Amino acid sequence: MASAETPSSPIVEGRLAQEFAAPSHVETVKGLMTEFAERHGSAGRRVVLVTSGGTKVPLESRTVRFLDNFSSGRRGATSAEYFLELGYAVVFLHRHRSLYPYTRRYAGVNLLDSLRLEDGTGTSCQVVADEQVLPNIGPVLKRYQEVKKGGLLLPVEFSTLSEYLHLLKAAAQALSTIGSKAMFYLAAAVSDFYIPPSEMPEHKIQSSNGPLQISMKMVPKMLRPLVKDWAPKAFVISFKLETNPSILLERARQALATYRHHAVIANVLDTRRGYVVVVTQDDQVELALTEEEMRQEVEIEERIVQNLFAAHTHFMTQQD
Ligand code: 9Z3
Repeated sequence: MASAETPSSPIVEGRLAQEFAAPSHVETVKGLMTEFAERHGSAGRRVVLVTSGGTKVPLESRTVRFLDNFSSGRRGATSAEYFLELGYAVVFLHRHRSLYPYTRRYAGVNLLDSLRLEDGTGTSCQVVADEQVLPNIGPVLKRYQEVKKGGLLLPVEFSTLSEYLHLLKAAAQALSTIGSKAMFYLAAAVSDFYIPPSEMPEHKIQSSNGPLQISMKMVPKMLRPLVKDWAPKAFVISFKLETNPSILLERARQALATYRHHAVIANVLDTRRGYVVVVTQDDQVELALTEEEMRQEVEIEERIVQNLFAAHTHFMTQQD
């Protein structure tokens, strides 16, 4: 039943159309995502949409200032790699310039510090990668190239909340063409608040007007139409981020009860690299790395993705 807190899909869709400007390339990208899903789906492959990074909410139409959501993109980029290892094709809907699969390992490296010149110093010299600066670069590059050659990774970028919302809807509709083979892994950090166009100043807010007070509206929840209407047969996972651990599981359960999707990965900001809880309708599983595993740089995303792979397999057999 619809309520003020959980609006029905047509209301969400109406607000999306009226209050969030669609990016001009959304139909083109939707076509690419549909072709990607159908190609891999008909080859018997599962397809996952991984969302990653934070959304940006403008405070002015001619934007100088904006509000950002915290996320490095590491969860999404790392998870995308593990999904690829398990045979998924991946649509990677990510914030422009946030971490990216494979290159994420070298994100802190200055390109020019990672290369050496050999055999001369002129324009015809040879450039080689410095393994000290780019550890394990050979195997990582090989895997990246295999993924690229196989057409297994489709990157799609967003920056603003509006772009994210429209591209998410397009992705959901595109992946719905392969039914239960599709998974949604919604790890992006999405703003809950925005300023509608009718209330947004056109020009840069002037500090000469004194202290700034901003009133923001609630962003419509996309999860409801995604689960109910856009991709009703897909396996859908959302993330819940809190800073206060004492409310985390309650909030995760609330989300699951409201949207009736398949799992919520609950995490706390400070401990997210080593501890998450996979919350489902009738269970909750803690995934935790030991201190030794953290030292050895074991990645918790490997455990999350393995857990969801098994759950997705079970889900697909139930749907058939
Ligand atoms: C997450 O909780 C992700 O795990 C993190 C990953 C963003 C914490 P990093 O990118 O961090 O590796 O640095 N994502 C969901 C965050 C979010 O915005 N959730 C909202 C909520 O919890 C909306 S679903 O209410």
